[in-house]
Amino acid sequence: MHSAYWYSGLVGGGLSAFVSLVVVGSLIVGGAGAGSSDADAAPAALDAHAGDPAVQAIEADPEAPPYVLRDPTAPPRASGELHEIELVMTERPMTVADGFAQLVWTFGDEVPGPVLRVTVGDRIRVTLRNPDTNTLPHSIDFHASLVAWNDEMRSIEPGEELVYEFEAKYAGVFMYHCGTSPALMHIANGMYGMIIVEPPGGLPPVDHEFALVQSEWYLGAQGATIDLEKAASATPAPDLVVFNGVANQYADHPIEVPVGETVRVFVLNAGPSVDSSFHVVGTIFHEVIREGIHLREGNDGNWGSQAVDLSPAQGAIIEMRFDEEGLYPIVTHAFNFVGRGALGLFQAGDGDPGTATEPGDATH
Ligand SMILES: [Cu+2]
Repeated sequence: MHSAYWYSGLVGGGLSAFVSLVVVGSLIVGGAGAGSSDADAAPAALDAHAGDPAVQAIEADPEAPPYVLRDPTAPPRASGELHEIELVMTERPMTVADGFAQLVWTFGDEVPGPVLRVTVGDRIRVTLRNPDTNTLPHSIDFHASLVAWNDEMRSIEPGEELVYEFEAKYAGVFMYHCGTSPALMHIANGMYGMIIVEPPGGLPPVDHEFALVQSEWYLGAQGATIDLEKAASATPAPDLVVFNGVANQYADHPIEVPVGETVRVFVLNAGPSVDSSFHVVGTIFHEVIREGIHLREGNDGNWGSQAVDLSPAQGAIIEMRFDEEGLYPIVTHAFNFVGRGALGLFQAGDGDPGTATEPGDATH
């Protein structure tokens, strides 16, 4: 399959050899469905800090459970004007890449936390619970809110709860996260998520909607929390950069879309520290709303967008179409991270360009 060679070029290079193996391996054995439990493809160790004697390489654990695939489908916009949401914060093990498990902290028992989706003018009443089985205080900071930091965003101890209520006054793709000190640790250990606030009346309907949160893992020892010292470096070198919490999950399990239909992706860069240049190989974004700035399809000049720059805690709504059958890699175009887990695939049609009906397609 010629695309395997093409693929190794996409993610290749010495720093990313292990991910090349994972991706190329999964393509060779058939793409979707291969991957997460494929022990042969698991890396031996992560080398983001190779050469730094102060940083111990984390060895892969062949016994690590397979990761749990996160459904990338965006939820529908919540109906009604008052949304009562319970968010339970948990501390639990999670496999973040093949062979690598960490003790993560979560909102709603998942990393990223659940995608919330409301409309400008709605009230959101979140009951935040810190179960007494947890070991640490936690908190929440909704970037979609206008509230005092020392009130709603205060930390609560295990066994406590608080109500965080706000009106969603501005539209956007906003981050929420734990702000308990050190906030870097709590974010880097999994406590972040996306809240979409649509403008009054909602966004125009499209054919397919997905939500992707980019974030970094600075791996600690197997089964332990992330390594705060690594995360706190002034030149952060994440072991993994991922979409929706798990390295390469949508390369192992491509996101299937029909040819020619409009795909909307809500994208958030949760960081905590590295910029994203969100790009989908083989397409051009015809509609982008990034931090309130709107590129519209059909504009004078027919301007398009190739990559959307998102610093930590920035979000965007991005629309695209896939003109030909085949595979369209999802990356951050900061390419040193593509080999560290920041890789997914849209599969348009059956993914095989050989079946394309347009003249010339099969030669690509
Ligand atoms: Cu926390």
